[in-house]
Amino acid sequence: MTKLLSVLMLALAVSNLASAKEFQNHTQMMNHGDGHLMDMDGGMVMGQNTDELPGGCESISEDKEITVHAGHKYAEKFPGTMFAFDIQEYQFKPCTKLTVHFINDDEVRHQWMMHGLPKYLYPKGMFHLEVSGPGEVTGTLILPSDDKTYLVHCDIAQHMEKGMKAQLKVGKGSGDLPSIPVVTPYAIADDYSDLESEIAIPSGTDDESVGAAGAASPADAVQTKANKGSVESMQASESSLFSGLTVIGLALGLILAAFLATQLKGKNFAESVTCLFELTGNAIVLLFKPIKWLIDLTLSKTKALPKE
Ligand SMILES: [Cu+2]
Repeated sequence: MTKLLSVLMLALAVSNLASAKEFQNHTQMMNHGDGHLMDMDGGMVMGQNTDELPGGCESISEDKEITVHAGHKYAEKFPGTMFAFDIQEYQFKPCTKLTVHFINDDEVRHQWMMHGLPKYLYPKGMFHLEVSGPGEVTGTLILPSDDKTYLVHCDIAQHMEKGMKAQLKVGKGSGDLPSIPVVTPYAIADDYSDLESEIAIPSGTDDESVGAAGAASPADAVQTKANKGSVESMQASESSLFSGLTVIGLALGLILAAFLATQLKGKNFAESVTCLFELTGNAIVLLFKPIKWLIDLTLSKTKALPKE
C-alpha cells in the first residue's frame, strides 16, 4: 500500500512539472500597426511609440529602462490583496523615452496598462503590456510633456481591486491616486472587525508615533489609522443599535409576560387557550381601529369637497 501511494505521489509530481508553463520571452511578435504587437502565446504590446515626439517635447529628455514584475507573491506584504506589481510608484521626467520590461511571475494572465495618454499619439489612449503565464514582454513609449499622474493597472477582472495597481508620475505629477498599496489610503477600507480578537494589535498604535512604532512606513501608518478608525466607528454604531433594540425587546417582553400572567391566573389549559384567542382578536381590532378611522376620515373629506 505504501509503495502504491509513493508511486502515485511521484506520478502526480511529474505531471505537475509537465503542466507548469515554461517561462517565455515574447520577442517574435507580429506588428499589427499603430504600435500594436501580438503573438498567439499571450504576449501583447499596445501603444508602442519609439520615435514620435508628443506635443510640447522638443526632444527626448532621457532614455530610461525599467523591469516590472507582476505576481501573487508581491501581494504578500499588503494585507487583503491578492495580486501586485513589485513597484507601486514610478516617476520620470517629461518627454522620457521609457522602455518597460514586463515580467509575469504567475501562471495566469497579467497586464501593465497605463491610461490617460494623449489619443493623437496613442490610439487607445493607453500603453499596454500583457503576458499570459510566466514570461516577459517589452514595450517602449515616449512620455508626454505635462506634469500628470497616470494610472497603471492590470485590467483582468478583480486584479486591480485585489492590489495590482500603481501610479506613474510624469514631472511633478497631478496628485495621488487612491488605493495604491502602501502609497495612498484605500478608498474603501477593509473591515477586519470580526477578526479583531485574533489579530494582536501592537500597544501604542493609538498615539501619533504609530508611523515609527507600529507600521513599516508612514504610508502604512496612514493606512493602519484609516482602517482602525473606520472599524471602530462601524463597531460603535453596530453595538449601540444592537443594545438599543435588545433593551426595547426585553422591556416589551416583560410587560407582555406580566399582563398574560394576570389574565391566565387560575385558568385551566382550555380556558387559557380560549382567553389567548380572545386577547389576540382584541389586539387585532385595537390595531385596525385607527386605520379604519383614517379611512373614514379620508372618505368623509372627499365627500365634503365642494362641487364646482
Ligand atoms: Cu493581472
